[in-house]
Amino acid sequence: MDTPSTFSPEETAGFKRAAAAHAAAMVEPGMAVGMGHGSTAVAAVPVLAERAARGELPGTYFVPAAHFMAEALRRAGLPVAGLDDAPVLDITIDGADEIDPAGNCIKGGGGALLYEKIVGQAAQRLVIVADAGKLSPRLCSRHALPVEITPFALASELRFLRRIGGNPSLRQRPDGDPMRTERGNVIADCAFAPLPDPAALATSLDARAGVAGHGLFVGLASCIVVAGPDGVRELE
Ligand code: ABF
Repeated sequence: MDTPSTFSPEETAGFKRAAAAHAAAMVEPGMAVGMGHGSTAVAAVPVLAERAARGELPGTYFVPAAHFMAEALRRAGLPVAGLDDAPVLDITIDGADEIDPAGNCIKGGGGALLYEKIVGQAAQRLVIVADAGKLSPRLCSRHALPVEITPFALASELRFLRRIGGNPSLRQRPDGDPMRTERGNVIADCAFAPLPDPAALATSLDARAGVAGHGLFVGLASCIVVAGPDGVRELE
């Protein structure tokens, strides 16, 4: 699912690298660092590896939210741990699919939304890294909202999502089967109209037992690092 952007793929890739490098510079020696998912967060890995190789990050270790990120960290020679080893993270670096002016985000385009939210909430500072193409006046203007559903509850949660205007479609694998998350759940991508009140929607999704997670990150980001044609900005 691609977010429409006014920037070329090459420009966007450069912005992602710039935002990731900026966030990687926030990591300090001895920190426990949560690492999310997606190409922007992964772009921080080589920068962190270079810093570690220069001896700048003694005692720093990394808690990945997804298998893909764990592999990237291991390949780069960075120390990886689980959340049980570090229940309080100093900082988490993660990407986003869409960001509103208040810093609320839609995440989960990569399917790791629940674990991303867990490492985000476990951190004293959640730093979101993004290219300027992710900025939007209202969430759901440019990206559907991923909702993770326990398969047992699938029919009833799809009915609920339709009733509240979510227009859900089940995310599929290339072979046509429903895509499964790392915990065996399925994802409904919900094409809501642009959201007037993301917090209210988050509350109603949180109240559903069959909803294992959703991609609305309301008030969770401490800092949004956005890179665009004018350089890198921090939105606090
Ligand atoms: C993760 O990666 C997800 O929550 C989000 O869906 C995605 C962003 O991807 P990218 O950085 O590749 O644009 O952070």
